[in-house]
Amino acid sequence: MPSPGPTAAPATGEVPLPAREPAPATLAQAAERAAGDLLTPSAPHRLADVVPAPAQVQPDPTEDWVLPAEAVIVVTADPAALAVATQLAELLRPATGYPLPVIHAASRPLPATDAATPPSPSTPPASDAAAPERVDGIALVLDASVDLGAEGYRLDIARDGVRLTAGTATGLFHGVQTLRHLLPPAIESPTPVTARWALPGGTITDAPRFPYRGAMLDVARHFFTVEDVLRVVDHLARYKLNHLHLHLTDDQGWRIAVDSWPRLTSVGGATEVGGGPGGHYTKADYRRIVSYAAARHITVVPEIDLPGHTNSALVAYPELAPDKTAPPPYTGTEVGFSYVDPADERTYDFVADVLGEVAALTPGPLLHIGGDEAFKVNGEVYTGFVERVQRIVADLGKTVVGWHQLAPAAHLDGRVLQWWGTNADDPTTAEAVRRGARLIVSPGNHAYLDMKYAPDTPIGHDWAGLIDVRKAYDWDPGTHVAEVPATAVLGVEAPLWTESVTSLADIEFLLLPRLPAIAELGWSPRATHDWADFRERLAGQGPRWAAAGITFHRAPEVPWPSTPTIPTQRNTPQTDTATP
Ligand code: TNX
Repeated sequence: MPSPGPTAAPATGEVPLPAREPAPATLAQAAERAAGDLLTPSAPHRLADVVPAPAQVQPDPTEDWVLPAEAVIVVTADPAALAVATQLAELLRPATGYPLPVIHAASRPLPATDAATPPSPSTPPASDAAAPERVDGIALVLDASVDLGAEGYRLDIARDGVRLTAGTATGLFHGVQTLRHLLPPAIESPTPVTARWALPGGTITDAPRFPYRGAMLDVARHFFTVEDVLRVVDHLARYKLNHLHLHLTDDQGWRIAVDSWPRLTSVGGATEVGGGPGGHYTKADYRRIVSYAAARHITVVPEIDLPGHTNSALVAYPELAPDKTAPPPYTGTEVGFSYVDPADERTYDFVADVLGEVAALTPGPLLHIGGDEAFKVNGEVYTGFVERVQRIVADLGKTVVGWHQLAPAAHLDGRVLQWWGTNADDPTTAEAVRRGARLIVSPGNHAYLDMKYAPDTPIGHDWAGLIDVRKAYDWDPGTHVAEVPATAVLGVEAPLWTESVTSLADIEFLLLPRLPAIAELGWSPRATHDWADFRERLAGQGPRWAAAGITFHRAPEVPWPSTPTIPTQRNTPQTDTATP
């Protein structure tokens, strides 16, 4: 029986109690409701509220759908598709608390009451050709005959459920990220939330503009644990990025185990900027990163920076140094002073051994050889060195990538240059592209995530200028570098150098919200480019990061949803947990 409110006259005829302030439990419930409205709004999102913007969106509000507690996830019989379906279930279960069994299409129909006991994922399919019928749930359809490209997908949301179709498991995976964005932000909660899990009706047909969409993490200036790197991989996956470039070696530390040159890590790995203990990845660590990324359809691109940025290697092996003397370990932030001896054959043995071992650990096709800021190796000595190293990479069956300083070296089939300049006009790079090089664009003044947002934001540099969210968003990778046609642009990458970055919270603060801006430039058709629209969609990501416990910068140019109004007895100071 409901209890009477505090002012209701009791039936006994006693004098009514004066109105009191609400009990703490009532306040807590009200606060939860108010926060809940923000995180789980009762109306579904707009179908277009996705980052990066999808290629085609056809909303149909008459087809809105609410995920029921007994929903099932049905998937075509294919191990890679099944893996994506399982990832979807794992994404949705914590917040919804629903069982969301994953079942093979061929094992349909399932009585609704069986939903709580998921069949084993190894349930054999009755027929490989079987496609999921409409289910009261989510169907993932892998269909090699659909024309959506290597990464595209189609998402149909209707009153009778969701159907996600793609020609590849990668397409399904990207479609799952879109589905995730369309659910209320509370879907990111690690614990169950009572909510109406509404999805907007309609159809999204989507595929990327560029095949290469990446971010770089410098684990050399400061070392980051495997767990930190895996979390960065999660951030990439959320925004449909498909390459993680790891800057594994630099003056301040060597981070990848090389069996044939063990002192690289035991000596060269024991330092970092500022004098901390450094660290390195064992081969097992590195394999773990590679396979975690692969499961999220992300390819790891390892970088061994040569011939400069090699002080840590010279400390470990003085025979590689031009004067055959070990330099002191370096923990500062200057660049351009160190190099391996290009005149000594032993250097090429070293390069072949290191690249050989790294290539053997790396299933992806790309091997990055750095090449930047080798200020003391000039002219023909530099190009001669690069040309030999390019051939070593090709002989390992890999495609060479290097910073755009590689441009004057001879062309080699397939080679990729990474543009990091700030003036976008470099005849040498344009000429290398005319000779056949493809370009990854990472303009220092737009895509460098180690640049500060504003003069007063903590962490970062400003040598390439300040990069607020709009500056990160308002440029076009397809036309950015003079005389380089969009057809030669492989894609875009946002590098995060870590001279000033010492923790995962620092990484996230610099990544978010600029990484989604770069991701959108790489994924979305240029016709969707619109700052006013982007900042609104980006704002919708804030409550998701908050719900997931992810640090981000509350950039003032983004209209983040206001903190819910919670009826409190006293004014509680607002703490901004989003900035470190
Ligand atoms: C330039 S960009 C570098 C890095 C620094 C970075 C700092 C590039 C290829 N080289 O060595 O860490 O600036 O922003």
